[in-house]
Amino acid sequence: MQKIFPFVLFLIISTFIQGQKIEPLKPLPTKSQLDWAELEFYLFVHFGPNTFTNLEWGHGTEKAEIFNPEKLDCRQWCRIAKECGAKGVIITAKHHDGFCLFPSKFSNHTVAQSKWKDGKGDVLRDLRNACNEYELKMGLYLSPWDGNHPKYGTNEYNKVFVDMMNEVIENYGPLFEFWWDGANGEGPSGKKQVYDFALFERTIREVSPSTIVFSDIGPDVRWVGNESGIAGDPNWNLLDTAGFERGALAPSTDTLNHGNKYGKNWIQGECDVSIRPGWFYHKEENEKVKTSEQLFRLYLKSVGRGANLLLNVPPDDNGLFTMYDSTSLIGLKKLVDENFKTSLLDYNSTVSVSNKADVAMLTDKNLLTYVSLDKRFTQDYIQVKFKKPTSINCIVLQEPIQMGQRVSSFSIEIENADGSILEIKKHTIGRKRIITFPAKTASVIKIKVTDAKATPLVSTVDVFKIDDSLIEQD
Ligand code: FUL
Repeated sequence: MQKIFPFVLFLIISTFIQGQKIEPLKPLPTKSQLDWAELEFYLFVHFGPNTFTNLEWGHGTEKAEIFNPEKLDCRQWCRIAKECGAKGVIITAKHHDGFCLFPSKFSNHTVAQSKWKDGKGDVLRDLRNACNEYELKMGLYLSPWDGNHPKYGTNEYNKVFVDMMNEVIENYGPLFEFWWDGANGEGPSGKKQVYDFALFERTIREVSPSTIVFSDIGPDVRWVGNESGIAGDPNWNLLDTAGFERGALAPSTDTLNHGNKYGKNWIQGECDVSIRPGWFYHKEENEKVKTSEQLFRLYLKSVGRGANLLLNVPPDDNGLFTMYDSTSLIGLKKLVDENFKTSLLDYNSTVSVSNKADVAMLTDKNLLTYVSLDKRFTQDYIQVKFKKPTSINCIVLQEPIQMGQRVSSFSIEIENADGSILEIKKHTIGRKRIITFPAKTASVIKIKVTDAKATPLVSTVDVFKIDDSLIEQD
């Protein structure tokens, strides 16, 4: 409460400073969801027995002793994560095979039974220390599906899962995100478990209330319906979950991809994607690591559509990120920095909103400040006037999502001095909208909200010329 109070006060004051009382439009993100959205990009680490057996889904019958990453160095992972601009790391504390990367009291299939460091090692401890050193957030994937645990398939297993959740939160927290995978004994002869998700949710809310919980339908963050790193266009941060369940009974992948415009819950999308074809390390995929350019395009289709990007980088069987992966990651950072370094608004233009003079809020890079546009949509528009014709191919817009996601559709008109106009029509803005198009010389840009669920609010307008070769036609 103490932490939330100044934030709420700020919202109230900033609303009044702008001269009118604008009500937030529910559903709204919580403070933790807002903080989470600010992270934008972080790494996923799939690591475990599969790294040594060359499998994607282990059976649970693999011998624990095969896990022996002799050169394991979580500091190397975190150094690279930091250098590529990622804000955190989420690791598979336990994947579907049930092997725990930490010495769990509730399993006999863990690092303690492995050869690695004579059973004295603890990957989560090493990662916790490295995340602290490099100031990265840490999150965990703890698979509910467990191919090894003797209790799996019985009601008692739900208690085992809760015990493990408590154990990892207590020993390795604070955790910024907790991942519940929907898989459940997949395959024709797979043992199924009736998961007590209500109990899991109560537990995590009680022991770690600010941890963001991911599953295909939330409660806090949802799967975007594909594993290729692409959020829907449009992407609503809202989702209806009533009547749905995790896993096979979740909403369609299309709904997860786009969200529901009138959804009753604020559940933002997260784009999980691997830098390689598989989630785990396979030597034969070393040459198939996505290039920096491919990663940049995924950044545009995830972060640039208001979702977060969770990019998987699997360590090899030595326990290290390979140079193939790290080279692409560092290249991604370079591309993001270089392409978004120079705002074309800085010295080159004036930004106005119809008759309102003070529109500094649009360029102050503060998401808490914003301008409001006319409710009838036709009157007001945001205008960028360049001092001299300027070649552009990228416009960034942001809505102040603490006030709800309000804009339903908008258009951008890019006018050239020769009279030609490029018109782009899109649905919804959301937290961040990076719109790219073939380069056009612009004298004036007009951004009009053409429909909204409540008084439209815009907090950021920015314009760039990014490398043409990075632009992809939708
Ligand atoms: C899926 C899993 O089955 C994959 O192995 C991987 O962990 C991916 C992130 O989630 O549901």
